Amino acid sequence: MAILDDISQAVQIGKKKDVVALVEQAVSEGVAPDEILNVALIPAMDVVGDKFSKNEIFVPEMLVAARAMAAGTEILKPLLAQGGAEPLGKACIGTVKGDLHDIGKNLVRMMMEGKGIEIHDLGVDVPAEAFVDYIKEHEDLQLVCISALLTTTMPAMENTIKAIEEAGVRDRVKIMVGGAPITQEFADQIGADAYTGDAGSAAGKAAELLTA
Ligand code: B1M
Repeated sequence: MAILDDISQAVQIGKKKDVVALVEQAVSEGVAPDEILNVALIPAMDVVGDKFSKNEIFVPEMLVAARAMAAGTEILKPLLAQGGAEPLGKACIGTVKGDLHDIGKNLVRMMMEGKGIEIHDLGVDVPAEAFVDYIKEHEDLQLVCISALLTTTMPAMENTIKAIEEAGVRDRVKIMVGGAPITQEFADQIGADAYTGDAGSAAGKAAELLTA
């Protein structure tokens, strides 16, 4: 679909205003929000990542693309998160210490909100202690979601789970992990309860864990 290609191109070159206008146009033309997300916005970031790997673009270009992507996602947010369901449970989410990537985390949060999960966002670069403190301060918290996008921050994910164990609160919560470099094998190795590869299935898995 031409408009999806246009959105993808606009994200890739970081044209935030164009992305906003094009996403609004696509929505008004009846293109499904998840199609805009999964066919245009997310794949555009993969193209950006590939170009970065090949030294064809650098951090500033990656950053403007990310901002354009975020602006497009913001328009879709009310459409993707219109669950209106009864609260299913309480969760928190954060990107691990040392890691500033938040687009995937924000999508996971949005999809979980759509499933009726009350989810508190701890942000990016979240130290293990902040996860621990949040669990301690919220006795009704049931689910902790941890995201990591860099191979260099994967150990911080493991350290976060260790810190939760050492604080004696591990049995109070389920832990879900995800992010581009994370695998089921890694999730098993660090003692997470669940891993999923994308935001939609993360929300489905979370709902499953909260209702089990
Ligand atoms: Co960064 N970056 N980046 N970056 N960046 C990657 C991740 C990289 C793969 C690019 C590349 O080299 N091809 C590479 C990592 C390589 C590696 O670790 N092996 C990389 C690098 C190297 C870096 C820097 C080190 C670059 C530098 O400074 N030299 C630096 C690190 C900064 C830091 O974090 N300390 C850096 C910085 C940045 C920006 C700040 C410029 C920007 C982020 C802006 C932001 O997030 N606000 C940025 C971007 C945009 C990217 C790419 C291009 C796109 C990431 C993204 O948003 N993807 C990325 C390349 C790529 O991913 N192809 C790249 C779209 C998003 C929807 O996908 O986050 O994977 P993702 O989320 C997915 C799933 O993973 C899953 O659901 C989402 C989709 O449905 N998911 C979960 C995510 N969390 C989940 C949690 C779950 C379940 C599923 O359960 C809890």
